[in-house]
Amino acid sequence: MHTRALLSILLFLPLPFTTALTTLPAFPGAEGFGRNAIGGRHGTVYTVTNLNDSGAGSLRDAVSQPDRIVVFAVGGLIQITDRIVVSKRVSILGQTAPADSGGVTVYGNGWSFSGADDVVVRYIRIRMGKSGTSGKDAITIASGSNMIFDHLSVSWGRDETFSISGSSPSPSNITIQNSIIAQGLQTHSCGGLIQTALGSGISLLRNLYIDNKTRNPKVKGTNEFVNNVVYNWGGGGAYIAGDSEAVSEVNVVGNYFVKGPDSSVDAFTRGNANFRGFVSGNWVDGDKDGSLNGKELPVNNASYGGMAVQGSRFAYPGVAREMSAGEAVTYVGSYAGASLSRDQVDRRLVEELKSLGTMGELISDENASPMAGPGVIAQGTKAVDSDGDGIPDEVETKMGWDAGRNDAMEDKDGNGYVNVEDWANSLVPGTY
Ligand SMILES: *[C@@H]1O[C@H](CO)[C@@H](O)[C@H](O)[C@H]1NC(C)=O
Ligand SMILES: *[C@@H]1O[C@H](CO)[C@@H](O)[C@H](O)[C@H]1NC(C)=O
Ligand SMILES: *[C@@H]1O[C@H](CO)[C@@H](O)[C@H](O)[C@H]1NC(C)=O
Ligand SMILES: CC(=O)N[C@H]1CO[C@H](CO)[C@@H](O)[C@@H]1O
Repeated sequence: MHTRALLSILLFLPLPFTTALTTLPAFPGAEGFGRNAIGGRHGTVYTVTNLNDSGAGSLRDAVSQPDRIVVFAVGGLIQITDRIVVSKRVSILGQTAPADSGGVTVYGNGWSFSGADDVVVRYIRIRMGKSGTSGKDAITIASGSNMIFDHLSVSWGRDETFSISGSSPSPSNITIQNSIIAQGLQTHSCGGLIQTALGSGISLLRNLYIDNKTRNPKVKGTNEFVNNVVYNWGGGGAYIAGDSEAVSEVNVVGNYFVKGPDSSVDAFTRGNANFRGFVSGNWVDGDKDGSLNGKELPVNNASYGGMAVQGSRFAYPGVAREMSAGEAVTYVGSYAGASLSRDQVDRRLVEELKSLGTMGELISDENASPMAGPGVIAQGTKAVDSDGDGIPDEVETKMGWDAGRNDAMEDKDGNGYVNVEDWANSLVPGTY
């Protein structure tokens, strides 16, 4: 159809229909406030071809310019010295690393997505570590909107591990889903601040917060916390309810809090009358006895750390299939993080979760036992890509695309995703 004809039809359509046309999920299974991020869909493909910290073909170079879909011709450990700063409208699709690789781990410092509007990041491990910049997070988002982080494994922050916090203006429309947020390094050891202004929505869905002393997470603003598992929080607390004079409005639904060796304090702390929470189906297993045998928290202000419990749910995006807290433990144990291939770190973390109370520790040095650093990640075999468009020839032939011409950014099947996105989406589950 000609663009002008299409436009004239659109002009006469009722509003909800035109909205539907412009709100393609970032990928099948994208949920929450950040679900409509477009990433680099209107830009070009950049293929990461080496594990160098910088220069042509490196990940740092890939994310340094806006409007890119970043795919990986190699997997492995990318050791970085300086922090990585991501530009606007970038998609980082870690699942495109060769199938016989161990996926992609970035180790040595943290990342900033501040101001990086419209990013999509999937299936990658971001491990900061003690040589990273003092006082910085593994992931920082101080501003920006429309971002989605899916199946990330994030660990070893020196300040926070995954932090979304800022006020001028506040970060908004952001989702972290199906991810592991682990082991903020001592002495700070924080899962993360998730602090926005009221009206700037953040969704935290089906994540595992594990082995952080405190802030698992600490929440302010507009937030939904659904089907997460928090394991082995330390003395600072698990879900910290704002502790703020400003108003927060949150849904906290279907989460499981499982105490581990470092857990002493209650799952919810530091709420007050300004922190309005709709709460439902949250369970706590506090006996550290190796089996999942907790109890559902009674719905009252006191059980929820003094927050003001609300009678009705806030109208936030939510999830397509809400699980019980018990189902969330099973799901997160099997699929959270860069689960296409779990590295030694994630295997250890999930083993701790599955010990249901007996294993787990807060750490100050990722190279010491038991973590023993990020390990060795297989690079895999580079696929043949004759036209250099980022999509292997074998895939192009199978999908009916042209292996002799750069057609990665075309949308051959007209489903709204460009070819390179269709390929990336086909490599991982689109539902859960
Ligand atoms: C990547 O780093 C290696 C080792 O330092 C170097 O030999 C190579 O030229 C670099 N590649 C590029 C594209 O800069
Ligand atoms: C956030 O998303 C809502 C709903 O789609 C939209 O109205 C609002 O403009 C978005 N905010 C920003 C800063 O993009
Ligand atoms: C919960 O807190 C809210 C706001 O402070 C208050 O209106 C309500 O009465 C409290 N409910 C209970 C059961 O204490
Ligand atoms: C504040 C707090 O809870 N600190 C503790 C965190 O966990 C480590 C290791 O278990 C303890 O040494 C800290 O005292």
